[in-house]
Amino acid sequence: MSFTTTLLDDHQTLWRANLGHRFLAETRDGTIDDTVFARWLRQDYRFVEAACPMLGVLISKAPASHREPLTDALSGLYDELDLFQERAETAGIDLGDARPAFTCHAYIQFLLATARGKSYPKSFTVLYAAEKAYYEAWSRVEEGLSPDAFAAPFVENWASDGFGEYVGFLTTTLDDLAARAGPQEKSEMHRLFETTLRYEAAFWEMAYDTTDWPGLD
Ligand code: MP5
Repeated sequence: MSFTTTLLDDHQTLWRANLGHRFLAETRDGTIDDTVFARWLRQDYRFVEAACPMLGVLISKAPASHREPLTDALSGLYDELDLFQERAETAGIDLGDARPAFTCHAYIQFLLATARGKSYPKSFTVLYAAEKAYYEAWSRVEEGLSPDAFAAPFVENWASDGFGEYVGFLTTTLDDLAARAGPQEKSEMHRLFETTLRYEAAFWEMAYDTTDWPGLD
């Protein structure tokens, strides 16, 4: 069994918590509260902004053959930021002053800390987990979504064939990296995958949380 298949197999409960989250079903069905969707949009904008330097650090550690696909992915993040700005403007959502919520802030710090402080295979595992989670999540939203729904451009972005090919590249590359990793390294990659999926579930949940940072309300 490949490393990535084992990862998915070993964390089925977390995977279900992500793909079964009400945020996805409500977005697909068009029943999501506008303020909940806006909270996600403002926070995810901050997340994607932070993913740019994270990918930059990863590229600096990558073998030469990985640099081009990762640079393409980095350039794709700037298209995503444009998409967030366009959607926000359409809905009258102000992105300018969106302070990262507690969960978003923690996830961003985790992303940057792993990219800077951990080995390339370990930080690559975090990238794989986040991108795979979004590809699968938005593919769930796609099934039955009205084509003129406000969320449709986000589905086109993360559930697209192009994004699926990128996730395919991440999958085969992570399997290659794991095949060359020792048992200790592989076990830490496993752990980081799990932590990333925990953050992903927390991120959906954050969209429903109207409280400020813990201790401030
Ligand atoms: C992604 C994202 C996908 N935008 N937000 C979260 C919370 N997880 C994963 O990453 P990207 O960089 O937008 O493709």
